[in-house]
Amino acid sequence: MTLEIVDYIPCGFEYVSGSQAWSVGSNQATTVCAGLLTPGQSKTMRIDLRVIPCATPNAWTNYAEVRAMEDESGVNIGSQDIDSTPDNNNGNDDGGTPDSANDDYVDGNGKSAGGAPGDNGTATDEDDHDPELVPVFDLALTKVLNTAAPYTYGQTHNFTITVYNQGNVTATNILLNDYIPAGYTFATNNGWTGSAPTITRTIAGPLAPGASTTVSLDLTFVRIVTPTTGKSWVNYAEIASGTRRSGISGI
Ligand SMILES: [Ca+2]
Ligand SMILES: [Ca+2]
Ligand SMILES: [Ca+2]
Ligand SMILES: [Ca+2]
Repeated sequence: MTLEIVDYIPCGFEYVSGSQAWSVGSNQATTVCAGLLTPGQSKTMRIDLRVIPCATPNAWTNYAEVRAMEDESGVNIGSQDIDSTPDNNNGNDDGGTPDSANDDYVDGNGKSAGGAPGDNGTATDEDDHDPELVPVFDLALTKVLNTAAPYTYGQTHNFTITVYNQGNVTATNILLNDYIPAGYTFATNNGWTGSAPTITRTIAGPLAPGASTTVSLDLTFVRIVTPTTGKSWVNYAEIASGTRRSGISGI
């Protein structure tokens, strides 16, 4: 009797280990559930995955599925499962939406009519396949000077700051700091407040996963008597804090 399980490893994870041997191929790991699985019984297997960067949507949604099943005589009985079809195809299973009603649901009938992969239904959910979404909160920032050279003292320089949501969690209340060097002066503009050397601006959001947003900042370019190489007119911005939509703070 062989019962095989497949874990579909998305690009946001890499395989580490497990509670038993996993055979790791490209984007899939398979394992054999040892021994008999008798009526009414359940068994637990563990797979350890490490979170890694990936820009692809659903990078951190991890699915597992029953890949194959045999009876005690070694006969393939996958087609006899009355409400699901074991295989190693992650795209053909009704239901399977993370954090929906059919996540962790095992009483659906994936062979009944009306369901579709990725829907929220429980009645038509395929019960040998289930997702788990690992929330990753990841913001990034870039800053560019828009004003073209040559520069003259007293001139207004305009910067664009872009904040990217590279995770899979919606971000709100993103607090930006801008660190004003000696070679610039600041007067309140474009939602920026405070005074040198650190001014702040809040992006209310929500900033959805995969989305980016820009803010503008004007500073006045001024002369300083004794410039410091690499510092006097180098202007940094940084994300100070952000909030997941659930209200949890983090970056
Ligand atoms: Ca089933
Ligand atoms: Ca499948
Ligand atoms: Ca399911
Ligand atoms: Ca789940």
